[in-house]
Amino acid sequence: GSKVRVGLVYGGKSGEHEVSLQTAFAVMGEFDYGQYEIKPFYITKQGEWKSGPVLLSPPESAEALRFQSSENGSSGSLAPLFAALDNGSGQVGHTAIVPGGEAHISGQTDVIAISGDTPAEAPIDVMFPLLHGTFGEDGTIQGLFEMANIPYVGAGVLASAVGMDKIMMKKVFAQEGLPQCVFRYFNRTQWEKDASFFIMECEVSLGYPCFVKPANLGSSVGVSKARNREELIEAVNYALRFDRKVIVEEFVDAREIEVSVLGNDEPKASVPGEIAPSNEFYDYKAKYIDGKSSMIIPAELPEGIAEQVRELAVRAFLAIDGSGLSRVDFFLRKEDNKLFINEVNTLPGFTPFSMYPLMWRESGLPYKKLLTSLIDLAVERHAAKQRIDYTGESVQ
Ligand code: G1L
Repeated sequence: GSKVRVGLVYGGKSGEHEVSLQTAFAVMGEFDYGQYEIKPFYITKQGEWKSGPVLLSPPESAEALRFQSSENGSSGSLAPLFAALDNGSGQVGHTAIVPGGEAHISGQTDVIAISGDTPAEAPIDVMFPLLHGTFGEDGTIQGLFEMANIPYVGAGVLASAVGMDKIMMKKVFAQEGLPQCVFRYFNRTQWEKDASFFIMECEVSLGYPCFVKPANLGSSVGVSKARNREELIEAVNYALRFDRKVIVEEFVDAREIEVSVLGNDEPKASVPGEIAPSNEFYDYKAKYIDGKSSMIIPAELPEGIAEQVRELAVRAFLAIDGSGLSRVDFFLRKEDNKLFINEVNTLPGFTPFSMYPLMWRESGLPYKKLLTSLIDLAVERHAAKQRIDYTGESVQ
């Protein structure tokens, strides 16, 4: 057959290791195995890559995806990845040498018979990284796939890196003229040399309460609310345990509105959803409870706000040079219904019960179709990049 072979990467060194594993299990359960086959790559908490046998149907359990028995035996950290990317031509990459010249293997996964040099396994057509934190979200794994010249799902190196850093993201938003809350930022050295200057800056431009966060996105680790100077100092020192850069934001009394964006150069936005305290709303059509909050999809919004949210979300996606997908989060200020962009998340929660897929479902795009779109977008983006001349040799 000629199924598309998807390399699914999950686990990883970060605190979201288990979330990633559970998400990979859910994704593997939803793939259309008539069209795709999955090559699993598990990254242990120690950072070791383990690849499992190709899946032609959904796995039994999430536990089975850890490959405890180490069936692949290889312990060199990236060896299983390189082995799978190696197509037998003796070079890592996405091009195979066949009799009569070079063949590009994209969208077809049959093992190409090469006289005297047959690969053990068909190469991967597209990588699907489901990873968070250092290695996985900050553009490092995306860089690895770029160097291997293999298509991959989701944001590229630049958007991943910008999406990882709240300060960089806010600078990009500011340049794009996107409305956002007032903020201040500094690094550890600046704080240690002159804390009183930054305290004064925060008090003058933000006031209390304010929110103190490590610059690197990923989770709510290291985030705290400061109601006075003493708490601000404590909050900054706490945030500096998790990153060398800190951002302080004004408090906005607001509703939390989110929207899913999907696409490459012409991205589309879903219907917006709302994250609300779980007991507040009870009479909406589509409401999903997750933990202490509930997801209301579509969000019930004042006249014209849904359109504004969707337009701002697409602009934010393009501003960070997004590709594939992003969840864009907003604050809708209660007093005057003014929108503020909070952040773009290039690695949103991605189980079938997460906000991102649910907002698409309510927009008419079910989970299985979302997976197909993401794979198609990865291949499209890769193909578009093949048109770029990186050498400059054709310039006269
Ligand atoms: F590959 C995608 F589609 F771009 C992608 C990658 C990662 C979508 C969503 C995620 N999400 C995550 O990795 C996670 C941080 C929620 C852990 Cl599963």
